[in-house]
Amino acid sequence: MEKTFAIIKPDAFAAGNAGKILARIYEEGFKVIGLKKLFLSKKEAEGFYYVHRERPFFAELTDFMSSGPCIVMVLEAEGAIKKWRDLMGATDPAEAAEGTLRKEFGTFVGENATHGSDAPETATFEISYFFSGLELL
Ligand code: 3AN
Repeated sequence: MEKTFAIIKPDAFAAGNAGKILARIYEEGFKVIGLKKLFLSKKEAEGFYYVHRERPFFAELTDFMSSGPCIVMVLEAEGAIKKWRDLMGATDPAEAAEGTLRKEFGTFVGENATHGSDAPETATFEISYFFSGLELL
């Protein structure tokens, strides 16, 4: 079993889509190992997206991620990292396939409803950024 880290981002939370996204997560066979609602500070968002600090959209991205509450989760499944990225769809909702979460709930590349780790090392960092071992029992 593999674990991945996922976020229901502030746009999807504010639009009232968190319940629908969670329903999809369960329907697709993920186990929800950890889950909490957070309202990230700008500094916390910057720490999370540190790898993107040189990208031109870093300020926009961290402003958005600290603009309202979100839900952070640890999901478990066979091949969870790829499985969750497949369910999310392409980064840009305009390019995301039918039936994916970003197609259904995303607005544009900067506000795309969900986040998912892109590799095992990233998942390890991202899970430990938000959850202690005790929260994942
Ligand atoms: P993904 O989340 O699909 O792995 P990345 O790693 O390319 O995508 O980008 C990280 C986050 O930065 C994305 N979730 C997206 O919200 C945001 N982002 C990517 N490209 C842009 C852009 N051109 N303008 C604004 N935000 C962007």
